[in-house]
Parts: sequence; structure tokens; C-alpha cells
Amino acid sequence: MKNRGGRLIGGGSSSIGLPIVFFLCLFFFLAGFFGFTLFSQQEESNLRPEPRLLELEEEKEYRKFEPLEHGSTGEGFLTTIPFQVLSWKPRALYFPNFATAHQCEGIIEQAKKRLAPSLLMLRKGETEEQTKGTRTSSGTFISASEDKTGILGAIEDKIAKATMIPRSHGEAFNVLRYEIGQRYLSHYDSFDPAEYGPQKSQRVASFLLYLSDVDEGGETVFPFEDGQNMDPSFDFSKCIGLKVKPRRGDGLLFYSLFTNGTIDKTSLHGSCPVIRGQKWVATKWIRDQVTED
Ligand SMILES: O=C(O)CCC(=O)C(=O)O
Repeated sequence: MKNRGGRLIGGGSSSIGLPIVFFLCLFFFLAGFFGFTLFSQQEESNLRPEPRLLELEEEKEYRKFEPLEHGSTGEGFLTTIPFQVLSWKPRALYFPNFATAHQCEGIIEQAKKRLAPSLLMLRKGETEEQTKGTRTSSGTFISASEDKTGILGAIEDKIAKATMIPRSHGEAFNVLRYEIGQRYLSHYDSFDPAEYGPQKSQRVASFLLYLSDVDEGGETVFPFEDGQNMDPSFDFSKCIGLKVKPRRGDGLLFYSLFTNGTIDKTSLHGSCPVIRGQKWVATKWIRDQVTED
């Protein structure tokens, strides 16, 4: 008995028993390991859907569609320009990766040579002295027609598609550089005739193309988003409300006018001071009338 019992764990037949035990252990270990990995991946993907995967899925969906017959001013292909609705009050859209790093660098290169202190449109009776400190960036205007690299033309085309407002309604790009401490206090891009006098045309929308990342600060801010903070004593230097962090190549579009042509007061916006790094951005103001750039 002692022998038999002994054989079970260590006698002559143990030369067969040990490998079996070893392979069984290995099998259960591997099954457990792969099972756990699979389960935890599934858990993670349930919690946080991978945006790039979703985009790829959407792209595959679009490929199923054949382009339709198009008009003489249309195009024979489908376009995807991914965007996120940031807000309905004001109507603001965010476009990740709207431009390439090469395009952003090309625009900065052209602007660098001709920067001057940014200017402001003055209200009736307002003096430059009274507005000192409101807008402290440097900038320059560059039109697509003077850009021999074709970068600004390509960006302008894409903005026209994203807004469905023809290129002819856009002002020249205002390329801005903000250094540490520089800012633009909250303001409207449209001009209220009661404050600025009669206007031949009005700015309907603004498209901001961020040309650089910013280490800290420099966000575009909408203090009145969804009607917040809209009290008469609001301090226009405050960086509160909806903030958009600049990231090279990303675009931000917002509308300053309602569809009936009146000013959307929630479109008040500004640039928070840069705290670390430098901010470069190209603004395109889009008007309700054809404009000379
Ligand atoms: O620099 C920004 O983020 C805002 C620029 C701006 O408000 C403007 O150009 O009107």
C-alpha cells in the first residue's frame, strides 16, 4: 500500500505523471492569461471607444456610397471633414487635423517676416489710448493670391467647403503671434452699427486655424457660451467659459450672426494670455457680402 501510494506521486509511473501535471498547469496558466487579457481589453473598449477606430468605421461606411451626378460647380467625389460640435450657443465647431504640419509651418514662415502690432477697429468716439492692452499680439494679413506656395489657397478651399460660404466672402488671413503674457480681451468679430456706425457688410463667421501648440494658456475662450456670465458687470479680461486649447493644425469655426443676420451675443470670445510657449493662429473672417481680400 505504502508502495502503491508512493508510486502515485513519485514511483516508476511518476515519469508519466509529472509531464501531464506540468502540461496541465501550463494549459490552465495560458488559458487564464489569454482569457484575462481578452476580457480586460473588452472592458476597456466598452468604457472608452477608440475615436480613430470609429473614424475608420465611418470612412468604410462612406466608401459604400457612389458619388452622385453633380452640377457644373460641384465635385465628382465624396469628402470627409471630421468635426465636433463644441456649442450651439454660439454655433461653434472644432475640426481636428484641418491642416498639415507642413502647411502650418509654411504659413508661419511667410508671416514671420512681416509682423506688426495687431490693430483694433475703434468704436465711435473711442481712442487708441482707451483700448491699449486689449489686443497685444503681433500679426499680419496675407491673402491666398499672394501666397505662391498655394498653401493658403488650399486652406481657403477647405474652409469654403466646411462652411459652404464661397471663398469670395473671406477676408485675407490675419496671422497672429502671441508671446508670453499676450492676449486678446473678449470681443465680438461682428460690428454692431449702434457702436461702430453703418456697415457695408458684416462678419458672419470666423475660422481660426491653430498653427502651433501652446505649452500653457493661449486658449480661445467663449465666456458667454450658453448664456453664462452675461451680466452687465462682466470683466472682459476673465478667461472663463468654454475654452479651446490650440493644437497645431486644428480648426475652430464659430458664427457671430444668427441666421436672421442679427448678432449672436454668445459669440463673444477672446484669447487668454499665453503662459508658457508661443501661440500662432490664422484667422479668416467670413462676411455676408463678397469682399476684396
Ligand atoms: O487668438 C484667438 O484665439 C482668438 C483670435 C480672435 O479673437 C480674433 O482674431 O478675432
